[in-house]
Amino acid sequence: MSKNNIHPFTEAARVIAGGVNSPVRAWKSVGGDPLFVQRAAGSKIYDLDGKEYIDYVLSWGPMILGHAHPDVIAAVCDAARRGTSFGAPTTAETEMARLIREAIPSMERVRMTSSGTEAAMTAIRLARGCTGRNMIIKFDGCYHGHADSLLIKAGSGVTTLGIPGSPGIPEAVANLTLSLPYNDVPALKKAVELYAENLAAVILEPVAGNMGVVLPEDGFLKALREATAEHNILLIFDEVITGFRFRFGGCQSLAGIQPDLTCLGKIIGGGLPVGAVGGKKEIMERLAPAGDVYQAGTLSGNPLAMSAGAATLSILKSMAGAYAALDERAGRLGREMEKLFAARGIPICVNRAFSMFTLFFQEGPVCDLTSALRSDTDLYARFFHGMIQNGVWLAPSQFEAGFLSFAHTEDDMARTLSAVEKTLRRL
Ligand code: KE4
Repeated sequence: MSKNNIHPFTEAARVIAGGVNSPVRAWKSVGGDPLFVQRAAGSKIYDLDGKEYIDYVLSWGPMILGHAHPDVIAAVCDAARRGTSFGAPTTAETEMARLIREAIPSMERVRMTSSGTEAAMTAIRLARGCTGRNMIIKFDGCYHGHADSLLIKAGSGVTTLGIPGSPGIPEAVANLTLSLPYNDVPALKKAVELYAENLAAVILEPVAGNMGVVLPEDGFLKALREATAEHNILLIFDEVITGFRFRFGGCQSLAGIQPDLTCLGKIIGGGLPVGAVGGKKEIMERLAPAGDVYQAGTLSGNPLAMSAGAATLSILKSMAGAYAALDERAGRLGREMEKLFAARGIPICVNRAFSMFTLFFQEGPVCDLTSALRSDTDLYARFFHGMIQNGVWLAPSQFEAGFLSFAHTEDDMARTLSAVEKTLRRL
């Protein structure tokens, strides 16, 4: 794989900070030099030597149709021939916003961005602008992109104010964010009681993917909605991962909860840079130019991203009934994996929400970040590398989600289970 015997990662590190353009790609938590990708198609991804892997990362979620779907590629090529960016409105953006609103009615107005980070950052600024309050609540283990207010770790006590999750974030900013344990309703109620009049918003992943997959326990989302509504605190669902992942729409309709704002990303861009924030008309119309809350982006609503996204959403809409089969297949894969681990006496806790899943290397249950962190990350790392050897590409971190696509076949599943069996034999 190495050109003139120098690993591409070594070459990359000579010109790219850390050798990658996003940290998780460096495989730091599983060790070893990351594989570089040459191309991908359907459920497969190929390294620089042309070795094929069954891909369960799917670019961290966007590629639900599988890589290089011909209709998506055709839409992007067609759009590109007409120009790649204009800095002026296009009807493609209107079409995208209409598709989103039709699928997620709570998003009465939409604003496109170029990343999920921008969408979440905009949602927080909107909430603060609309309420005139500065504090926000997030949950440990949930990730909403790398805006200062959201890269915050929990304070020492459950309701002590946040601490910077990274150097470069001022204490003053961190102190405006409270990070609570996911699924902890008493902590939520106590925090709202303590800080209600200063709270602009509560933001969360309605099904968490960024500590590994962690599902909301019965009553958690409902308690969130009730507590926020009671104190005029905006509820923000970060559906960057879950939007269009479980069904043609948001996780919110399955949960029967209507947030005030929703963030989207990933799938709605079909693999091109995208994000979106949307919600109640009276909130969204506070955004410039209609309102006074500023937000902007040179490439927001970029015609190529809109073409890839609209093609993806149109295909998903046409096959909305197929989500059930995808869910069934993911369930079967999870159960078969559990059997293989049990046969080897290796503890595993499979958390799954439809076609997103995490194999936690522990007995479980895993219901929040504290319990997720009990996983045996060394064993996960060895399993990860064994699976790579056996042609299966899983998330290079115990604390990420894996994804199934509509392109994964029964043969892929059989080959995956065979790879698990072979890997466990040598674990
Ligand atoms: P982006 O800025 O990466 O487009 O979106 C940030 C974001 C926001 N909200 C949720 C729920 C997210 O999962 C993400 C980004 N997800 C990570 C993987 N878990 C992206 C991968 C990476 O950082 O390279």
